[in-house]
Amino acid sequence: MKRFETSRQSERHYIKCKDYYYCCCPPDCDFSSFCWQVVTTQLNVSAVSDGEACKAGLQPINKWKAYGIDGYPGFMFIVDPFLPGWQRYWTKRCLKTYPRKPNICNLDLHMSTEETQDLWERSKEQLRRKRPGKREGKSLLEKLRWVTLGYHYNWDTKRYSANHYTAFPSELAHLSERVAAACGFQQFKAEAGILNYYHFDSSLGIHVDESELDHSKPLLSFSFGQSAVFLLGGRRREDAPLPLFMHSGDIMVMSGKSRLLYHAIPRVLPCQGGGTLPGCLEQAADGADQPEWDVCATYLQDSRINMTVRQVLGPGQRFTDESESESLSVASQSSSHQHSVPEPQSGAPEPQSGAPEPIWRGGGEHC
Ligand SMILES: O=C(O)CCC(=O)C(=O)O
Repeated sequence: MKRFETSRQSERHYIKCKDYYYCCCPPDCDFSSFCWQVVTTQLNVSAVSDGEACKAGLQPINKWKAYGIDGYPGFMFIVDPFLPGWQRYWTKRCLKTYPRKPNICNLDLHMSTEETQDLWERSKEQLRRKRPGKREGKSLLEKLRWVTLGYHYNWDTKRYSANHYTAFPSELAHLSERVAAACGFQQFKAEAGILNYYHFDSSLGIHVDESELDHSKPLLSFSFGQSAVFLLGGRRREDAPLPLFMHSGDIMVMSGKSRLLYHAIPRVLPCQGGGTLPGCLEQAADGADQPEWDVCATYLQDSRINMTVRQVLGPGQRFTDESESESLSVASQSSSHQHSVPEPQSGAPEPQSGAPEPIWRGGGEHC
């Protein structure tokens, strides 16, 4: 059994994952009182006015609680900076809007475009009828594992290409560009997104996000719903990771020397506070559609949604493969960025079998 120690004995808390234990702060621990060398991070308060922040659904930047970790320059962790109601807004986008065509999702691997055209419409009644504790067939939305936006990541070639692009959602670009500006990246352009959909039995294997052509731009990650353990590793696969909790509304930024660090999600865990949903999701925005939120709330009771946003090209940069004719077909895509589920469903990859592999030594897969 491998253990990773923290510096203060009294704050030890171990997370078991696939027969391995990772040391973490307790799930209800405030990141600011964390046992590692956490430092407050200076944000660029003047880069985003209060009005602009508000339009993006964010609190004024001077109210954000932003932290870094000693030894991880460029890594930033922002504790839920969303205004009331906005986490619900993004959850609904991720469940209702973004899985729609022309965006691409894991279910496209085995289903027709007509069947995957509108997963929300095909799932909402089933989710509405879902009762806790009752074993029922999964709705299509519950089989969703990933959606790609903008420059669609090709899981086979691990590349982006000019021919594999659809318009990046403007509201998500707006949010991402404001967050990046507050973190000191005023020129950031949101060009590609990978949305990850997790349940309590999903994980994401160790990997580095290096397919983007410009690594001087940050990678942004937004979390909604249930909590997760995030393992932040080093430049080498074998470097011992630092485990962090990510809760609903938290934003993580990997930039500078931390942009190309290995990382993984070994566990999704129930949110803090004992309720089925985190308290920050209780508040509705004015005019919000309650029946639609009820569908999202049922989904989130055992799920976590993560949006990662990336800039792919640097200023003046072009793809070198523009002559290659990659079409939007995903028929041959097999994901190396996959979640495992106990019963393989349409579009979901086969779970790993045999003896449990320590995730930190795993094959770089969503599993
Ligand atoms: O779910 C997360 O928090 C991490 C997602 C991630 O690492 C990725 O999409 O590359």
